[in-house]
Amino acid sequence: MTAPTAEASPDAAFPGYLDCLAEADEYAAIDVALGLVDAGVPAERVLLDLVAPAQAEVGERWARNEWSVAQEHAATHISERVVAAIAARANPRPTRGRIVVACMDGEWHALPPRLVAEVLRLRGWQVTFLGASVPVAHLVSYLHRYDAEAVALACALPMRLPHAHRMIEACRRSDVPVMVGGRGFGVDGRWARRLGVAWAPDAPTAAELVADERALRRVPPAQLSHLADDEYAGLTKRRGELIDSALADLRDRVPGMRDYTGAQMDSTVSDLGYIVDFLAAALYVDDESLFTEFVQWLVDILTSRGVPGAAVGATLHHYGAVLHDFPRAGRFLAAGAALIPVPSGAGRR
Ligand code: B12
Repeated sequence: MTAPTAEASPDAAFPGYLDCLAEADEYAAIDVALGLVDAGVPAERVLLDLVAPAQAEVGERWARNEWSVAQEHAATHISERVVAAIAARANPRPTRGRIVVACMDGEWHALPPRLVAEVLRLRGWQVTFLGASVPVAHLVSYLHRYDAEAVALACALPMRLPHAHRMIEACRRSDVPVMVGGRGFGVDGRWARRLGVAWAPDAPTAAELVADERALRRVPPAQLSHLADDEYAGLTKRRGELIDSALADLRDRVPGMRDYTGAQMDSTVSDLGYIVDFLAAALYVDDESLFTEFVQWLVDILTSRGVPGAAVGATLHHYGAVLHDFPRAGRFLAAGAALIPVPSGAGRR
């Protein structure tokens, strides 16, 4: 391997690379990335120290409403092309067993596990990357058909954790060791521990873990005895009713909703659904912080788009009133509502 030249580093290339994403200049982005590889920077470092942090910055710009969804999509598409170009340039041949990498059903964040898949490939594994949103039955029959040493499941959104758990259990019934990762399991993997599954914070750790079958299998069991209170099951059964009643409540309180465009209405309904889904996931893993982190994120997103955080607070109070016989949900909703800034001159309800 060539030693990298002093100026060839992902850090130094980062601002220029981000400009390429901002300008949707895929040819220049590929030149920057392959330039680093050709200058002796290991392909793994280019993937993890250039492409990955650039994608995180894309997410921040979208969250601050500085970039539109279209700009984010264009940037992500370029990152995918860059990953493909780096993979083609490195082109390692497998010397180890097969690892299947897949996104949970309903999970469209395929690029993070793709980065993990490429790092595993660079380290000699034969990787089958199944991509976004793989239905559980199809994943299981695939695992039966091909002799996988392990399956790596990705989840970027904590609201998908109950589903992730079902998928993990299904893979285990096929006796294939499971490893999970992605920001959906919490920055420190605490929700993976709750579900009783091996977790890796990043691609290099994933590569070490996947080589250690005993570590993959030797995980403490799931801690989900709180599910006996049926709050999670009760909440998910009432999802539609809750969203309808929150929408009716909003219509009463916000007369301006009459003039909402179809798109504004759609995003309001999906935000009301996200609140229920994140609350359900928090109940599933019995962790208030899952819900409060989400509320903080939602308030920031809406505020940067000119929607006052108080709108979220009122909906949390509404859900709290409807779910008066759900004590855990009531606590989580109250903790979320306590984060919401009270508009000046108004008292909290
Ligand atoms: C691109 C993108 C999308 C694209 C994904 C396309 C694709 N091909 O991947 C699309 C447009 C589909 C999308 C949709 C949505 N997105 Co999005 N998305 C992103 C974005 C900007 C980048 C994702 C990425 O590539 N990250 C880079 C990698 C490297 O991430 P990483 O987590 O650091 O990965 C490392 C580790 O976590 C770990 N790891 C990751 N996966 C795995 C898997 C395994 C098995 C292992 C072992 C390890 C591991 O290793 C990686 C490398 O070391 C992120 C921002 C971000 N910070 O990630 C938002 C982000 C994840 N999205 C977000 C949201 C809200 C959404 C939507 C709900 C938006 C909407 N209203 O529709 C939808 C949900 C879609 C769905 N149901 O899945 C939020 C989530 C916030 C939250 N509270 O959870 C984020 C954080 C944006 C933000 N700043 O608010 N998104």
